[in-house]
Amino acid sequence: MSIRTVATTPFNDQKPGTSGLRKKVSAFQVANYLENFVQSIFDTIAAPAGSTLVVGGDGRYYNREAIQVILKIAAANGFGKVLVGQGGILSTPAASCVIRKYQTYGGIILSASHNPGGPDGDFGIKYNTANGGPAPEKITDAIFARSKSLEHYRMVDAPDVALDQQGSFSLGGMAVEVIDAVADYADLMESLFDFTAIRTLLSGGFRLSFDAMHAVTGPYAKEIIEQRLGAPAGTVINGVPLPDFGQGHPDPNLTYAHELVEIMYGDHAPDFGAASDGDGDRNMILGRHFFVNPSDSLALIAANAALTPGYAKGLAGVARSMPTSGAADRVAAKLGIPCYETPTGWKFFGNLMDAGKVTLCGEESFGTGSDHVREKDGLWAVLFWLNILAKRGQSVEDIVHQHWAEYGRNVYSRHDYEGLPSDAAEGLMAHLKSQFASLPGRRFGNYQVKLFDDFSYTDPIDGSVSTGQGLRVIFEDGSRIVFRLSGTGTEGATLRIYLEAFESDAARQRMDAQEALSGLIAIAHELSQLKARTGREQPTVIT
Ligand code: VG1
Ligand code: CO
Repeated sequence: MSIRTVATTPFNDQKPGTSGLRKKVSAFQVANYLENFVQSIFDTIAAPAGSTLVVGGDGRYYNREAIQVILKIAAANGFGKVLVGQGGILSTPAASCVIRKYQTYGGIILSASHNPGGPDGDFGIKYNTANGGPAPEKITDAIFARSKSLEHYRMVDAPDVALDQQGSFSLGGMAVEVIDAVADYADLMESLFDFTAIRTLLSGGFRLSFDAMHAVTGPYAKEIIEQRLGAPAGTVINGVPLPDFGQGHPDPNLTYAHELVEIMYGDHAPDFGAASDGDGDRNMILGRHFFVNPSDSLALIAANAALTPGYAKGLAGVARSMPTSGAADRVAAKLGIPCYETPTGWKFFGNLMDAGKVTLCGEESFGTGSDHVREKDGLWAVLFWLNILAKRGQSVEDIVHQHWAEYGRNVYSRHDYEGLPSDAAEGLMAHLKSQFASLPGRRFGNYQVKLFDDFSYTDPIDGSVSTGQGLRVIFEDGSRIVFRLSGTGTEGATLRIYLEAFESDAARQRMDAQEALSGLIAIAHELSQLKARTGREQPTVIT
């Protein structure tokens, strides 16, 4: 085997964001860009010689090329074996499942998740540790530090490995095992949910539509929903993963999953609709003519967990990201279990799950999951809902309304302003921060500001501190406005404004969220000088 040590110059922009390093494909195609980052990962994690790694991605443009590079660098860095999903494909939750099941040292996931793909789209890479979860900040910070001083990377000279057939291959002395990308994950799902009850539901006239958005979950959804659960062929739409996601934006929300939305809001709509994102970790849940807010979905899943075999024994606790609504907190309080509030990003849930403190986790950004893996998991959430529906025999809408009637409704919405000039977005945040001292106590109509801060988090397990995680304006009545800049975009800045108000009055709970939140929306615009600073008044995406 011949190992080449290649001289390189460091890049100064390889700082992982909310979920790994995400850049335009063209940035990753710059000579040595990917190689440098991969070598920085391996230098940082210092895996013992002979360790096993998992590698897979969401199938987007550049996935295959990147995997060949990673395999050759892994072989030159002493790994003994790499498990690769067939065709280079592994959804993010499936990668987490495989890392855990085969107890590997870690894994590399290639994805820019919900960002568009194709030659002009985005690409991404992230490292997951042995627990199957995204590397915590202390590791991503160390990878970034290493990337800024890297002078060499190591790579074997060897032909590419054929990834389309399962089997074992040798690459410069390292074993490459091409594994079934779907089976391990599908088995895990079958162990958690009542497939018999769901099969009975589906054979009794209940209809559903699952939109894989031309992204990674197509093969998983076909195997699980159409094969194992017996839904008719065609239940999974856009089910063939394409390198450019059919030129779509694989983000399962009301704006980008419009094909599904038209089906679910059309005549003869199915009983249940769902979609997932580029890498399969997000989910959107719809009933007939009805949208389930992801924050409510987390709360509902927690409240109904006892209906599923995998969670019938009870929940240790739940966790939600700070901007996620407090709906889950109410369920946790009733169940008498703790509810943790973490910064945005799944990496903050890992320690809590490893320590056995929480079973379920969720984010308002269409992410829900549990300790079955260490990533959020789109299909898992869909199956959880199907299990609940099979057991309760009610419509999605009735289940949500009944939940609000019991717990009250945390009326919630997120407004995204995408593609803002970075300096305008930073100026807006700085303007908000200049009001830290003056805002508390101020009154806006019915709302009086109780607290205004920049959220920081101390991990209860390892004591690590994460600062600057979002500006929170909390009012005396518990309503909130949160301002954050996205950490996953690749162009300009995205401002997210999160709005939440509690409604205990059953007569008012069914109000349209935008209407119910209009007062808070106006305050958010005023406090941030949104129009003057960005020229925008209407969000790009409302969820
Ligand atoms: C967004 C979401 C966050 C999520 C992250 C990764 O981050 O808000 O909740 O964890 O994406 O999801 P940001 O920094 O853009 O707000 V995924 O499906 O892109 O891996
Ligand atoms: Co994703």
